[in-house]
Amino acid sequence: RQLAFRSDIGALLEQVGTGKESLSFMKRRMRRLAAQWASAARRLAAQWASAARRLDDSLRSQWKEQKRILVHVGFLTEEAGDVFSPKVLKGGPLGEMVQWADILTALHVLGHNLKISVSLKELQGFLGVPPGRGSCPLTGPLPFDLIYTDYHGLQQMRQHMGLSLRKHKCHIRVIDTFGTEPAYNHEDYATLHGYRTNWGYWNLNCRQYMTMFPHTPDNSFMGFVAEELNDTERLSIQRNKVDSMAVVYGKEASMWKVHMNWLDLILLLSTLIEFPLTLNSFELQGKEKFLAILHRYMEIHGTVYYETQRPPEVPAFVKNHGLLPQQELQQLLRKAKLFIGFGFPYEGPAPLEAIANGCIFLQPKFKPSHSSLNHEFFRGKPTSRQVSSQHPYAEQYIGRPHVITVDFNNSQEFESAIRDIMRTKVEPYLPYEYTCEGMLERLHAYIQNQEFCAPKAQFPSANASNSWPGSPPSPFVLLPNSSVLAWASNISTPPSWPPLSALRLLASLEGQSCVEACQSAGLICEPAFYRFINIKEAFSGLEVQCEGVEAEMNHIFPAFSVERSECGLQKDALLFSCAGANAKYHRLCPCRDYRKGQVALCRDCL
Ligand code: U2F
Repeated sequence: RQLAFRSDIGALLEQVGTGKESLSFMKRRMRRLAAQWASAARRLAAQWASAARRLDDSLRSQWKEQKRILVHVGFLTEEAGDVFSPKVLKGGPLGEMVQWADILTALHVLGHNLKISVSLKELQGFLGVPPGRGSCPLTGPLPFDLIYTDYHGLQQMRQHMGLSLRKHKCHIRVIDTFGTEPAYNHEDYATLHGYRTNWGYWNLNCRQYMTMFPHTPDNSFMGFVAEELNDTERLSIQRNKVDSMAVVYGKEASMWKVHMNWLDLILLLSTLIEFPLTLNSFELQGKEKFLAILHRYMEIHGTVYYETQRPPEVPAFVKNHGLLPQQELQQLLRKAKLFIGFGFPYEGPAPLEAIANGCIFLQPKFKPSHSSLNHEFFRGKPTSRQVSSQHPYAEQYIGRPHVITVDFNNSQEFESAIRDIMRTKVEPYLPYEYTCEGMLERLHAYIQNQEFCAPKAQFPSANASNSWPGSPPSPFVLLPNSSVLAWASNISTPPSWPPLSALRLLASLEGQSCVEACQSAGLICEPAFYRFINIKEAFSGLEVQCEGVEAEMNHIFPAFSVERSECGLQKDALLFSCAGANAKYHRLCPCRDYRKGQVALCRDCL
C-alpha cells in the first residue's frame, strides 16, 4: 500500500487506549498538537509531490511505501514495573511520554499501518507468539517491517521471541533517551573491556538506538516536538513579556534542594567533616546564594508539585503554581523572560519549550562534566558522554542569546547574566528539527533509507587490495574524488545512505573523538561512512607514515599514533565509533555536512 498523510488523529487516539495516567497525558498532548501536526503534513505533502515528480516510477513507489509498524512501549508495561504512570500528576518524569506521544503521532500522520502495545499480552498477540512464560520462538515471518520499542521492551522480546529475536532484530528501533555508544553495545567487547552495563550489549547496529537529542551521531536522532507559534501569538508574546519574571525549571521538590555541583562538594567534604553538619550548612548556602541573587532582580515562579502544603524546599518568596498542565505551563512561559535550571533534570524538553515561547534559558555549566563515570544519575547508562551542562543541546546547538550557560558557583558571573537577560530582547526560537515538519521529514527519511537487514557488505581488511587512488587535495581533509566514489560504490550494496557524495575524511587531533573532530570542521561524524574509510590507503591519503597496519577489534580504530608510527584498522563493523577517543591516538573520521536545523540529514539526504 501507498503512504498517504493523515490529518485526523481520531483513530490514533482510540488505538492508544485508556486506564493509565501516562496514556491520558499522551492523548492530551496529541489532541493539543493535532492542528500543528496537520499543517506540517500539508506543507510536506506539497513539497514531496513536487519532489516525487522528479523520481522514476519504481523509486517513487518505494519512496511512498506504507510500512507495518509495531510500537511497543516497554517502560509503560506492568511487567516492567510501570513506575512512571503513577507519577504523571505528581511531578515525575514526563519527557519520555512527550517523546512517545510525538513518535506515535508522527508515524500515524505519515500514514503507516500502526499497532500499539503497552502490555506483554498485547505484544504477544501482535507478534503471534503463544502466551505464557518462557521463550516461545516466533516461527513464522515477522508480521512487521519495523518495531519501535525501548530497552524494557527489548528484554521482553528476548524473553518471548526466544532465538528468533536474533533473526528479526534488524527490524527493531530502540528509543533510548541518553544514547548507547558502540563500545557498550558490543557484547563481547563490553564484557572484556569494562563497558558492560545493565542496559547495553545488544549487538545492534548503533544507529538502531534513537535518542531524544542529537547526542553521539553513532545513534540516530529521533527527537520530539515543541509548540510552534503563529504570527498573532508571536506578537502577543512580544507585548506581554515581563522582563523581571523568572520560572524555575523543576517540577519536583527534590530538584530545588541542592545544585548537583554543590552536592558533589558536600559529599566530598562530608568525608572530612561530620556529614549532617556539612550537609546542612552547604545546602542552605547553595540554594540561598543564587536564589537570593535572582530574587533581588526578578519575581520568581515555580511549578513544583505539592499535595496539601507548600513544599519546604521551595522558598516563601517563590510563587509556586503547583504542577501545571502542559498548556498552562506554555502560558506561564509566554510571560516569563527567564527560565532557569538548577542542574537537574538533565536534557529534558522543557528548556526547548521555554525558548520556543521567547524565554532565555539560564543553566549551570558543569565543571567537570557529568558522566556515567562520576555521577549517580548516569551510572550504568551505556555511554561515556561528557555532559557539559544541564542541557548540552541548548548550550551547543542553540546558544546565545537564547541560552546562557554559566558557572553558578561564580556569583559575579551569575549576577551579570541575570542583568544581561533582563536587558536582552529575544525572539521565540525553535530549531527546525524540533518542529512537526522537521520531525516528520527526519522520521520519513529514516524509515525509507535506513536498512540494517541487508547482507553484510564486503569488508576491507588491512591487506585490502582496494586502493584509494590519487593524492588528496589537502593533508587533513580528503574530498573523495570520483575514482574513490567508484571504489566505494563497488562495496556499497545497497547504495549508501547518506549518499557517498557527502563524505569528508578527517584526522582528529590526538585524544579527540570523531564527534569533536567533525564538529570543529563544521561537519558531523557519520558512522555509516566508516566502512568506506577503514582502508590502509586512507592513512597514506592523509600522509600518515605507518610502519605497519594492523586490523584489530578496538573501538578507537581506525586510528593512528604518530609517536609509534602505528596505524590500526577496525576489524568489527559493530565497533565503528564516532564517540571513541584515546589520548595516544588520532582517529580517522568520516564526516559529512548537515542541513541547518536538521543535523540528522545531509544536504543530499532527501
Ligand atoms: C527529563 O524529564 P522531565 O519530565 O523531568 O523533563 P522536563 O523538561 O521537566 O519536561 C517534561 C514535560 O513536562 C511538562 C513540560 C515538558 O514537556 O511541558 N511540564 C508540565 O506539563 N507541567 C509542569 O508544571 C512542568 C513541566 C527528560 F526528559 C527525561 O528523559 C529524563 O529521564 C529526566 C531526568 O533527567 O529529565
